[in-house]
Amino acid sequence: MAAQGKPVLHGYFRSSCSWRVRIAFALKGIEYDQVPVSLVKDGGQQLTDQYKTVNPMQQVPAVTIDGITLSQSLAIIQYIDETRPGPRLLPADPQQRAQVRMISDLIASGIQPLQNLHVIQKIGAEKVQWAQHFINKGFNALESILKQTSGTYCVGNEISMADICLVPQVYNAERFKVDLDQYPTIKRINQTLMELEAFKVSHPTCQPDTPDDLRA
Ligand SMILES: N[C@@H](CCC(=O)N[C@@H](CS)C(=O)NCC(=O)O)C(=O)O
Repeated sequence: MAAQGKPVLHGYFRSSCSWRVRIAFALKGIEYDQVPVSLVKDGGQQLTDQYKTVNPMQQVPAVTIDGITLSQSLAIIQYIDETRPGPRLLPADPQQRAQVRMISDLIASGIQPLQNLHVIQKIGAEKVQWAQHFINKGFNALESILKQTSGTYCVGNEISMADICLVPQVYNAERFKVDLDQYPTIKRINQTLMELEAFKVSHPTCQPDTPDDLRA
């Protein structure tokens, strides 16, 4: 299939799910345009009728690519992987591929949704303890899984979608002041990944919509 112009990412600098997609684009060396959707301005621009036509779930990210619009970061990442050259984001080996999906799902279904903005807003005053509880529960499981699956990265020695999910989730954990010293494998892999250009250029502190006071 012929690619049709640059993909457009509807995202938010601080959204961990948007960051996943930015990392995937960077790893693949794909140029893209960004349309910022502020989750806080105007009561949340993701909640407008206009954005609802882009993503009916009223969440970021959404990506317009090859004439279609996709939401759900893991679906977007897998589409990019299946249609673009560059390093594989899912391994060829079926067992390793299943491990990558297991870790990605653990984070994307088992941790991130429980500390997402609209959930946290419903929790109110207890929101930090709530988020810490579910991140710690997920990280306990993840730490023990990574002890089995990891080499340099989450699964063996090649970067994969699991690493793409890990780094933004660690960033969220740090925002909620989770003690990462409890998770030496998670911490080690995150530090290794954060040395890499694709993870640096996609970081929330250097996006087009990053406010000046949060820029690095
Ligand atoms: N499963 C979705 C989750 C998307 C999601 O939760 N996005 C968050 C930001 S990371 C969001 O838009 N939150 C808006 C809200 O909670 O109102 C994905 O992986 O893309």
